[in-house]
Amino acid sequence: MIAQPGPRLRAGIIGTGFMGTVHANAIRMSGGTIAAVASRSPEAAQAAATRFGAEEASNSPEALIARDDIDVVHICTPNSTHADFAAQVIASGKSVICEKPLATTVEDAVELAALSEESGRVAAVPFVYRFYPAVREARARIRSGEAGPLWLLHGSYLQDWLADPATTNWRIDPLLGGSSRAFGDIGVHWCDLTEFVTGHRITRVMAKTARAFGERTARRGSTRVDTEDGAAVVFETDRGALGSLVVSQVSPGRKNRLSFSFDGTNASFRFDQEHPETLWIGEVDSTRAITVGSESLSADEARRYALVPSGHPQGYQDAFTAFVTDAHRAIAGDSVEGLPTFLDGVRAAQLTDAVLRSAAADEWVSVPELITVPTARERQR
Ligand code: SOE
Repeated sequence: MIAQPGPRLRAGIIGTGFMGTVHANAIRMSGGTIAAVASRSPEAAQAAATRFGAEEASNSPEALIARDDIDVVHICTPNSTHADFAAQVIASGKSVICEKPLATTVEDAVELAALSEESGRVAAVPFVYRFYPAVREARARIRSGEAGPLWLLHGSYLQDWLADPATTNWRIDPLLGGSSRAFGDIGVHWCDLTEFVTGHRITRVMAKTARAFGERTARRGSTRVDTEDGAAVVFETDRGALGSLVVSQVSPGRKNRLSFSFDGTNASFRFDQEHPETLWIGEVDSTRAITVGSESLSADEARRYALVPSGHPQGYQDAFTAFVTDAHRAIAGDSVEGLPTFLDGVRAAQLTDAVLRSAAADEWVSVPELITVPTARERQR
């Protein structure tokens, strides 16, 4: 099934790095127009506008947000700036797509979710691993009961881009990246995907964090950095399952290896983001690897994201383009199932906070099952 292009929205991008580039590719491939690009550096904005095929560069993020010819702003800046920019975009009456983490504190994330709910605009967060066809196939099969009751949810998310202690990046600086680095950056992807695919909700965690190196040099100079290179998390869910997650950004040879195995009493479902063209289904008397393609999937929701037949692997940028297309469809008024919103951004902040508190206290920490967002009246008290 060839996906239909999205609505022809006009988008603005704040941020010119790796994620800004991925968002720009996705906006163009979904049929949108990049009206403007902004950065704290006008020079960087101008260079990115050329690279991204944008109509122009804005003089500042604020100038971009103030424009009246933009439907949606994509925020792709360092984590510590997300809350302020997202609040400004919502106040301007536009829809917003804000990179995760939505905010570096639960309080800021809840405030943004409340503002977005009140605005009536679309406010999305790119938990893009939901958008692989193999993931949607697993979700549909698990929800149909094919796995039987899920009792064990386990996996890992391993990278090696911080395997050199001299690597500097704003993510290393807790003032720019937040108080959690590895879990807050990629552990939240794994948790979002697990809850999205299985329907389970994590109710409590027991976590430890760790660093591969005693010292790192943050971009601002030789500051001792004590955010984690990795974490090990044991968790329980609202439906009685046990789970375990290992997160690392210092695992040499693992580039972006998000993997899960969701084990039921009838079948297990395994996915590896570095080989997304295969969904592995294990049963006692047979195991099979489904090659993901438009003709091989059983679930409508999976076929919707399969652009080409089996043997033509889709990848990360395709998943990102599917996310942006769905978000832009929602902005255009379509009903879209499975779009990660600011409420999912709050969930990620809650899980990150629980993991850090558990690691510090060396004890189990509960996670709210439901996300409550105060009304405007409650917030005015
Ligand atoms: C860096 O760890 C990073 O770019 C994350 O920030 C993204 O969310 C993840 O999808 C890929 O790795």
